[in-house]
Amino acid sequence: MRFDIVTLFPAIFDGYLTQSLLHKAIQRQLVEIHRHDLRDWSHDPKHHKIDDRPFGGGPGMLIQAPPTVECVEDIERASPVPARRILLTPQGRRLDQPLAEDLATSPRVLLLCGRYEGFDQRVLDILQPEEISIGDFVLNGGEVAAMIVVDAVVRLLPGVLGDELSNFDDSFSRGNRMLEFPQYTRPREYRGHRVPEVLLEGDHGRIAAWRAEASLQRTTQRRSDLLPDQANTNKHENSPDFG
Ligand code: 6GU
Repeated sequence: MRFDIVTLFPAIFDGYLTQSLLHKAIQRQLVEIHRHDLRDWSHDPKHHKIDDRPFGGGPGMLIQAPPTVECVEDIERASPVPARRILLTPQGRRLDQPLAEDLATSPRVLLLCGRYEGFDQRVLDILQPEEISIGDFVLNGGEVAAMIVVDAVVRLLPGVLGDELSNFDDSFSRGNRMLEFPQYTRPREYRGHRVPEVLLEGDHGRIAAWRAEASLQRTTQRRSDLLPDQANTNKHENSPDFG
């Protein structure tokens, strides 16, 4: 899989891409991550400016359409594989595990990271990217959000995790849309806190039942919105006046 990341701050990604799981996945050629400095497409030869003040007034600066559109077109020409274009913005569809799983099936994803007050609307009109948000809060730019997208997707690619099944039981994953059950390792007792007896007895049927129950209980307490029946209840609660 190939990622192309368009950003004004390519160096933000340095540490992240050279450590741990991501570094290994890149070295093993399971994923390619290409960063592109949007300033290289600036029409301003002196200062490499790519932003300007909004027509009509208002605070902040906008990233201009011409360098952004031309940057994306040039990057896409660099490989014949068509790219899924994604713009990171708090106005987008919220990232969740099904979306990460869907992205992991794409051979090529292009991530556009915004800064300042965002992009000139014509970037969206011309490039028609999918818009993705990582949650209901505001970041200083799309870079951290792009890293989160890459992180969530790369660990789903075949061969990236040691054990092919090890992401199947994770919270929100295909095998389990609920929260994970608690896990324990040695010692069996620490400061008076004992490992639940059932996990020490080796009865795999009882262990599976205990884990399913613990997972359900935790999900009920913390995230009842994830429970299958609860989804319908919530829809009701959210629109009581619309019958
Ligand atoms: Cl994708 N970008 C920015 N700037 N803020 C965000 C976000 C993205 N997702 C949540 N907040």
